[in-house]
Amino acid sequence: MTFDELKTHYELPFFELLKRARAVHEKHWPEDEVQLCTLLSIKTGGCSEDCSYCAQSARYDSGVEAERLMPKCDILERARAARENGSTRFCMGAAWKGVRAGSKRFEEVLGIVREVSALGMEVCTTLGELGAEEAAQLKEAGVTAYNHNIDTSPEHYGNIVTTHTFQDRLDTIRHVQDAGMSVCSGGILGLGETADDRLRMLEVLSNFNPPPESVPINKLMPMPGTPLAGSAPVDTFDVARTIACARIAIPGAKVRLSAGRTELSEEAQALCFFAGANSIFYGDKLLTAKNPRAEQDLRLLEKLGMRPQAPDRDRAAPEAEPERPLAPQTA
Ligand code: SAM
Ligand code: DTB
Ligand code: SF4
Repeated sequence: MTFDELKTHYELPFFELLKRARAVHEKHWPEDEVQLCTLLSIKTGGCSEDCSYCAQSARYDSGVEAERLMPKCDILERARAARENGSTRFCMGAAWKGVRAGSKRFEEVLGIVREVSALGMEVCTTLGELGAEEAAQLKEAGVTAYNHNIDTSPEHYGNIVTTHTFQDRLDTIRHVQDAGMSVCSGGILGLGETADDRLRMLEVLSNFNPPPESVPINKLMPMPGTPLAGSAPVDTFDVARTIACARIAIPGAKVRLSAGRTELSEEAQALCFFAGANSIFYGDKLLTAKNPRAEQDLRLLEKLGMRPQAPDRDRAAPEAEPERPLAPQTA
């Protein structure tokens, strides 16, 4: 979708935008279902990158201590518990700049993925930058989706991160797609961006070929010690508008109402589901930050007459359209 089309939608009267997003949602996602994903930080803190929103960067005094890679048996225990609790996707995050084929830690991660994959849930990882070889090995080990957010517009990215570029993010996403994994890519609201930045981000995401399989929309959780610690909260209507635009621009994607739900009332979350969100992180903790309690989420879904989504492991990564350029496009 073009920037101008997105902007036309974003600026509609609120209820008109919701009406249009809802129509797209009902066509593509007729079941009242929400995907439940469990997140686990398998390697926390001490990251070399300077993402100014992140508590795990070693550059900021956020109070998050650098830890080592979690032992495989502990990760498997958490994955089994997630499956028991009804999660259909298990997403493992590591605070690394990236991974390198042949390194000890990457071999360890591959071993972990193989065993988690055998549990039958969708397996997602988010480990930072990947080359073609690393992507192929992760796919081979059983990763079904790779999370790598573009986070904001190409124009604003350099104000938020200086240790890697927007193009680096796109390159990794290309490698993920080439290896046949689904792409999970979205962003954060509340980084001091303009509405146009949000729409540029959605423009870039919607022009991926194939489009992302899931799109996390995070609301900044200001982390003490980070440069964005004192940021003003994003208005809930702006969150809902962005979700509605994501639903319209990328109709087949799961749009995940991600970080920041602890600061959204149940009514605000319901508004976001109505606008097109159909996935959440489920469980008391995100990576380092809090998330609503699982029972509270199940109660909310029940109140809304929505059901947890069935596993979708066999759903192939979206296919590329042959006549469009393959590389993720920035313009
Ligand atoms: N290191 C990997 C990377 O950068 O892709 C994976 C982990 S990173 C923490 C994953 C995503 O979490 C970021 O791209 C960002 O969208 C989100 N995130 C991190 N800190 C956040 C915060 N304080 N508030 C909201 N979202 C946040
Ligand atoms: C995503 O878009 N959000 C998740 C996941 N992908 C890896 C991470 C949210 C992190 C929130 C802050 C924290 O827990 O430190
Ligand atoms: Fe590191 Fe990822 Fe945090 Fe950036 S967002 S500092 S790459 S863990």
